[in-house]
Amino acid sequence: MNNQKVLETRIFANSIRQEVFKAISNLGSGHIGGSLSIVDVLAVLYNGEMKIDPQNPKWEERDWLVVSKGHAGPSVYAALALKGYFDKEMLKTLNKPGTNLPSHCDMNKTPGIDMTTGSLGQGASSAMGIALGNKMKGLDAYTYLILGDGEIQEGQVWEAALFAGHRKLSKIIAFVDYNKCQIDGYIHEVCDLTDIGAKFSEFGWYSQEIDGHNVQEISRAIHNSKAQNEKPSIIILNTIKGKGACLTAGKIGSHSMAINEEQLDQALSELEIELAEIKGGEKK
Ligand SMILES: Cc1ncc(C[n+]2csc(CCOP(=O)(O)OP(=O)(O)O)c2C)c(N)n1
Ligand SMILES: [Mg+2]
Repeated sequence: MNNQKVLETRIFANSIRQEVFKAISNLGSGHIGGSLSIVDVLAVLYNGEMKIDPQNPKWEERDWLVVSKGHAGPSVYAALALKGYFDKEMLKTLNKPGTNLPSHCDMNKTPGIDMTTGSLGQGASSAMGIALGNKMKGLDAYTYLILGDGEIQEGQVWEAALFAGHRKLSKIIAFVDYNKCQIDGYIHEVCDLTDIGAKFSEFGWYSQEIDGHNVQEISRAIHNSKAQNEKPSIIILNTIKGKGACLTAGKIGSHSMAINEEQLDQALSELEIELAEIKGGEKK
């Protein structure tokens, strides 16, 4: 990623965060913490890494994205709207009656959503099926998968991982959003994951661990994954739940929370300051 692309992607990530705050505040409350922690990987994927066509969301040769932690829908919707899959105004309908943007991702409602998710663990199996299907069709498409760290406590994830390793599904690039938090508390207190990379490696995966908020590192890791065509890839993203504003950053309570107008204004002004710093080249 050249410097211009890094700048562009970071500005895009900042815009996604602003839209997430606005949409959730407009609704009153929602899953903001886990939405904000995956923004930077979404920014990299939607800003050039994924082979997609917003005008033709079901394009057969596209890359696929399964956001298995389906409660992060708000950040995916913001990325899709900003990329032109649908009108940004639609973000105001988030999780309201009759909306096409439900709180959890639904492929039958939202243009650009490739798989319905929300029941944690299931997206992992879906992604393996998609990757296998595309391979059998001879398509040169990647399947990206975003898993929560709490989510990978689900046994189904490991069944899917074993299968992908066995079938050498090298066009799967999965991410674990390692924000160290789940609903009930910190991961290490609820059910520690110990060495995530070692576990996936043992299941036949190519493993990397990076700073999940550094778009350059994310891009590089994806390229490393693509440079090998032997194994499925797992990229462990060290992230901060609720990243973007003091109200939410690192807070267990940010999993699902109410945001009033005053809190929204404060969060947006913090994001505006970050944006100015990014543009001024001050913040890495
Ligand atoms: C099978 C299943 N069990 C429980 C839930 C309820 N639930 C929704 S989010 C969540 C916490 C998930 O933690 P994590 O994967 O770490 O998400 P993040 O920190 O990224 O928000 C739980 C238990 C669910 N959606 N699906
Ligand atoms: Mg988590």
